[in-house]
Amino acid sequence: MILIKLGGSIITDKTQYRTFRRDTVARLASEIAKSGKKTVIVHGAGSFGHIVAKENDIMNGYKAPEQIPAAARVMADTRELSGMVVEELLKAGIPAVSVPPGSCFVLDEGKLVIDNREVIDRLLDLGIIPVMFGDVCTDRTRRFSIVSGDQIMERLCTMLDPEEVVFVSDIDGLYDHNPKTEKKARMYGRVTKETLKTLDSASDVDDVTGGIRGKIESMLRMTDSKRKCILVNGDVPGRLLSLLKGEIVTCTTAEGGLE
Ligand code: IP8
Repeated sequence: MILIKLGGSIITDKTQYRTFRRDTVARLASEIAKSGKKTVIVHGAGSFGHIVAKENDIMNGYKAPEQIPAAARVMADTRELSGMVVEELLKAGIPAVSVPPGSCFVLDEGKLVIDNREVIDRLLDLGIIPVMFGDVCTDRTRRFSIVSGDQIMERLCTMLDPEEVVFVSDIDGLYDHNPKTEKKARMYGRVTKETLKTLDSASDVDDVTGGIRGKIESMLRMTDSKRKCILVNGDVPGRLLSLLKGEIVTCTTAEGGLE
């Protein structure tokens, strides 16, 4: 089984509130279907989650009653997005169902706690693909918080032991510096724990998702001696399908584990 995350930037326009990239999602769904590979799918929240969540500081938990309608709004929006993703998967012939983490799991200090995995196991046993996504979840300590699609990926990776992990994004791979602002930016074809030692402090400039070091570490955590974790550009038609078929494509491959 291959664990795939469709990033928020590929399935939505991150700059426009609630803008779904239907044609792209339909194409990616058909590439996944054509590959014939068994998959489990996670997706990001994109502009259906981040904009309202940021405006209302949902991430850091409950502080004021005004946040409650905003938290509910984000949960409604991410469910709507997930419904649209699932619709495209179904149209492509993939039996999928949206499993909102906020409805069946809980966080503690922002960390996803899956005490009961029975629903996921039973769906997989039926041949129905559970589709989970970045969401607002209740939190035992913070009352509510956000679970990101990446965090769900790590949790599902430990739980389901996939053969391979694939992140579908809108960039060709991971770069050592921001390719949009720095000419010296170089794309990595392969990253290992050794790569972390070569990062200079300029590559470490923090962004909302923890910078390049955080991204490499997170990818490496999902690898081991056998399992690779790959970042591929889903905006290039056919690239995901080629990757899933085992062909050589432009991408970044993390391998070898973090320990
Ligand atoms: O798009 C964030 O998940 P991500 C979830 O995977 C929300 O980072 C609700 C902002």
